[in-house]
Amino acid sequence: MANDASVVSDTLSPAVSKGSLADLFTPPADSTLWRKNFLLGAATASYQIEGAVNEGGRLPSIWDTFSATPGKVLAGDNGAVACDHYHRWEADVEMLVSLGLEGYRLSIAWPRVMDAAGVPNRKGLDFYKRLLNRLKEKGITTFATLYHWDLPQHLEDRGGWLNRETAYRFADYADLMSRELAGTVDAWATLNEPWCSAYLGYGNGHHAPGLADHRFATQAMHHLLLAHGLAVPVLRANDPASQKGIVANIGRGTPNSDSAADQRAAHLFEVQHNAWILDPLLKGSYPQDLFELWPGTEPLVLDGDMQTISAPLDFLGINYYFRTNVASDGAHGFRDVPLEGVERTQMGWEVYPDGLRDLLTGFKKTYHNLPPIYITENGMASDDQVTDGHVEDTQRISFLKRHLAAVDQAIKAGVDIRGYFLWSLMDNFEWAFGYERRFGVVHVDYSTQKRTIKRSAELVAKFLKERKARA
Ligand code: IFM
Repeated sequence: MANDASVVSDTLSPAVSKGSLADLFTPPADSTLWRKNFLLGAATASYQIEGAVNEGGRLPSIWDTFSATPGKVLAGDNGAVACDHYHRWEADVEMLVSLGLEGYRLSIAWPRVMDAAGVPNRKGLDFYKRLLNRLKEKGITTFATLYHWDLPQHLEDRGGWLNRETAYRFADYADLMSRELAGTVDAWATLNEPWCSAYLGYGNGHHAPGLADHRFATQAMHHLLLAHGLAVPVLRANDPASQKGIVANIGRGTPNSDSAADQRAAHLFEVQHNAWILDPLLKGSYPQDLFELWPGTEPLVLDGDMQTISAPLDFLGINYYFRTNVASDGAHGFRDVPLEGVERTQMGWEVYPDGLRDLLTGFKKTYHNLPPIYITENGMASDDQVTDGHVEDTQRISFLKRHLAAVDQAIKAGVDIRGYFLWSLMDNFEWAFGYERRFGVVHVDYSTQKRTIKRSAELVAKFLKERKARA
């Protein structure tokens, strides 16, 4: 049954409601996060939670193919069932509401809504209509991402993001979705993390489709950004009341020493992770330093592409997780030098909240037309266990508190940040790491699909309740 008692509790556990744990999370009284118009929500993505990969006319995606390829995903996991959200969406929305979360960021599975000839799939469209309508009824602010990595396999078979034609097919898909869903989406994001699609998918092969050539990565990036640029005016025409933007993951690179070579290495790291995406969007050109790092990889750019890509945005989504300490590789690049004795998460990623603040304040200086920002993902993986019905995810509570403090500092330094989404609402399929890495503020038992609210989610709920109650 989809709507059984899979939500364990919509009430706060005694320790939290009595307030004894409140200071673990609650922002200080002078934090801008107490402002009611600062949106606090949670995020998910289609392939990571939906499951039902063969239902309702959904076609295969590159992640079905990739995860079926031996050795690509830890433990041979795949998204065939995931969190079974396709069937349990009503209970999942109730869970979101019970936590008092104000925003929900989801993604739409392109292979669920359109076939290879561009014919709409009514069953797939109806799934998202029902979900978004319910979220609206519940007063949740909705952010919908059109592409969170699940490219239809039939497009990959024709070259995927290496084929310029894919960008035009994406604009057709954006057209369909914004005609069908107009009025139910508050903010459209074209792409989630084009860096991951281009670099991990085509540059080092860690993600689908698993190709590994820097020339492929830069060309794929160009077509991804072109797809974004072609889609924005379509979204504006079909759904004028909504906001339009894109979501970028950003990385902090710090130099291992004061040497000029290491400083340059850290600069190149940030060019590769940040400027590669943000410069074309906000300056209309690729950073030339990228081609110092990867000589001879300039993509083929046609007349007018950069104007298309750099059309104004209503918002920029920022996803932040960790920093990387780097040194010169002795040639024209950088190499990671992992720091000893620093706090890390289950992913091995360093916990470094200052990186978020520093990048945001840096972007404000670099990009004079920086749009309003939403932190569209931030969170951490830990090896969470359910004990006596509870999950004590103490490291996550502290992680969230420190990163929200970094957001507050950036706001106070003048950056226009309007909201923050926890990654993720619930544990899910963590791509090449399968189900082992748990990012959720809700625990999922994959054998029963039982959801258990973690302590972190209880504390977020408590804060939101208090904030709402304030005059
Ligand atoms: O799970 C991913 C998500 O899909 C995109 N951003 C990073 C998250 C954690 O790796």
